[in-house]
Amino acid sequence: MTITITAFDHSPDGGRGLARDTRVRWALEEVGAPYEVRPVAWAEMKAPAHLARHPFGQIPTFEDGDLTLFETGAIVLHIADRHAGLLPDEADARARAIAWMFAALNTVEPPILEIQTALFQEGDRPWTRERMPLMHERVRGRLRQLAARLGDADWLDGAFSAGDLMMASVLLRLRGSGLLDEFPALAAYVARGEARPAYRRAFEAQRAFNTRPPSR
Ligand code: GTB
Repeated sequence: MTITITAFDHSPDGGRGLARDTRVRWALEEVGAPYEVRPVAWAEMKAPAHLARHPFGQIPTFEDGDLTLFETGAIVLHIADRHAGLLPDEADARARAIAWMFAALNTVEPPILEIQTALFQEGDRPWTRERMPLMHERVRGRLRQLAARLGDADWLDGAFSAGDLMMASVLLRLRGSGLLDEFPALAAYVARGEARPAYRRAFEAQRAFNTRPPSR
């Protein structure tokens, strides 16, 4: 049974890899699991067929036989659990890698999302400009703490894991803001993630997908 994920029919970012199917593609490439991609048009996202896969009408989703999953944290954890290569075998190291996945999604991503929501959904509101320095400072606070923990290591806890995959995916969303460049060790950490052959394959696959001609 081939794994099927869903992705935007054409991502609004035009293939810059910012939509969350990229992190799922990356995990699948890391473990060498073949997959297919089912495009979901905007008009289909909140329709019953897609809501049956994803209660909030979002992408990505993951289907493997009878199992359907939503939420990238759950999807990447499932992939890492079922295949070798993304989680250490030793129980404590495995638990720590999973903790880094949660840290990426629950502690680092929310203040980054706050900036993006403000820019893309509230950009015309008078308070957005005023709040921006505050929101940037919140992200800086997290990046400072993360950089302190990373130190001069290549990855967050020993070998590359699903924790690094998720953290690098979250930090990638800062590209263009200038914030990541204020922390050269984190910028280098993200660059190490992007240099992984599995990430390159995932990025190229989503780029090709999002730049294909629209279907009639
Ligand atoms: N917590 C969920 C997860 O991790 O799976 C969040 C899923 C999510 O936000 N999905 C977005 C979505 O489906 C796409 S990734 N949005 C449509 C909706 O909510 O109706 C977020 C995203 C979208 C577009 C860009 N971009 O073009 O730059 C970047 C990121």
